[in-house]
Amino acid sequence: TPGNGPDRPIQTVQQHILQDQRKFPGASGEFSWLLSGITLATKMIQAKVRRAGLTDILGSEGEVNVQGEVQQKLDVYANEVLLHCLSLRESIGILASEENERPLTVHYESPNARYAVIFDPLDGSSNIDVNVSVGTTFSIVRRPADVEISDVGNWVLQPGNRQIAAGYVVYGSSTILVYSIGSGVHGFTLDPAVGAFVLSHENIRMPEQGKYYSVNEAYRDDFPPEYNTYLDKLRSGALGHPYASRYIGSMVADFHRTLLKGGVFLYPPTMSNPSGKLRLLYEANPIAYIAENAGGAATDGSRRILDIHPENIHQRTPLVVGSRAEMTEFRKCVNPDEAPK
Ligand code: P6P
Repeated sequence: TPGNGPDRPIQTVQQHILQDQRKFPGASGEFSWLLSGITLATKMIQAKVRRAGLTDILGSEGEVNVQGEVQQKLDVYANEVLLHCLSLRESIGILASEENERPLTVHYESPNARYAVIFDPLDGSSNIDVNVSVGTTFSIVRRPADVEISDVGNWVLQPGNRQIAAGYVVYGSSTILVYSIGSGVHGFTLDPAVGAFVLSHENIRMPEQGKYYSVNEAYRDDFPPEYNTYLDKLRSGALGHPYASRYIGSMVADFHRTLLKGGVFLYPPTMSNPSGKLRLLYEANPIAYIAENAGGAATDGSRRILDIHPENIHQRTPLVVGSRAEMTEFRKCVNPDEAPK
C-alpha cells in the first residue's frame, strides 16, 4: 500500500494468540481473554517500573513476604495488579503467587473456571532500586478431569510437563513478553507509542551453542564438585571456544539472554540452599517450558525440570537451563557413566 505504513503487517499479541490458537482445535477464545489479563497487568507494571525513581515507589514496603524477603513496594503493586486483572477472567479458578503463602481461589462457582495461573509478579525485585532489569513469570495449568474444583492442591501441584502455556515479561531496555502455548516460542516488544505488545521475535529458536555461562561464582566453593568441573570445562575451551561469564542476578534477564544467544544459566545447590534458591512452580517451570519449546533443555542436576512432581507451591529447585551443546556437556559431567544420548 502507498504511503509510509509499516513495511510488514504489525501483529499484536492478541492477534497472534488467536491465530496460534487456530492450530489447536477446541481451544476457545477464553484462553486469549485469559492471556490478555496478563498483558494488561504487565503493561501497568512496566509503567510503574519505568517511573520507579520518580514516584517515591522505591524502597521497601517495610513488610516481609512469605519468602521472608523485605517486600519492595513495586512487588506489592505488581502482585495486586496481577491478582486484580486475572481475577476478572472467569476461566481462572486459582491464582498462586510468589507473594502469597497460599493460592487464592476465584470464580469457584463457575463451571468455566478451568485454569490455574501461577506467577512471580516481580522476580529480581531486589534489583529495582539500582535500575537493573526485573521480570514477571507465569505458568498456566488446566484442572485435571479427575480433580475436583475444591482440590486446590492437586490442581496447582502438577509437574511442569502439564503446563498448557507459560512465559515471562522482562522489563529491560525495552519491555518484552515471551510466551509459548506449545507451538513455538514468540516474543513481543511493547511499543509505548501504541501501548501494545507487537510481534518482534517470531518462533524463537535457542542457538545450538552460545558463548556465555551465567552463574553466581561467589558461591563456587559451595557448589557440588561436578558443577565446578563443568564450569572449568566451559572456561577451558573444551567446547570449541573459551566461555565468557555474564551474570545479571535477575533470572528472567539472565535466561532471556540465554534464550536468544545460547549458552547456559545455572543456579546450583549450595550448602546454604541445598535445594537451590529458585522456585519450581513459578520460576523454573515456565523457564524450562520456554527453553524446551525453543530447542533447549532444563534440569535440576539429575531430573528434567518439567518431570518434577511438586510437593508445595513454594518449593525450591536447582536449575541448569541452556542450549543443546552446553546441556549435553553438563549431562556428561554429572553422569560420566551415562551412555551418550
Ligand atoms: P543470587 C532474584 O532475587 C533471584 O530470585 C533471581 O531472579 C536471580 O536469578 C537470583 O535470585 C539471584 O540470586 O544469590 O545470585 O543473588
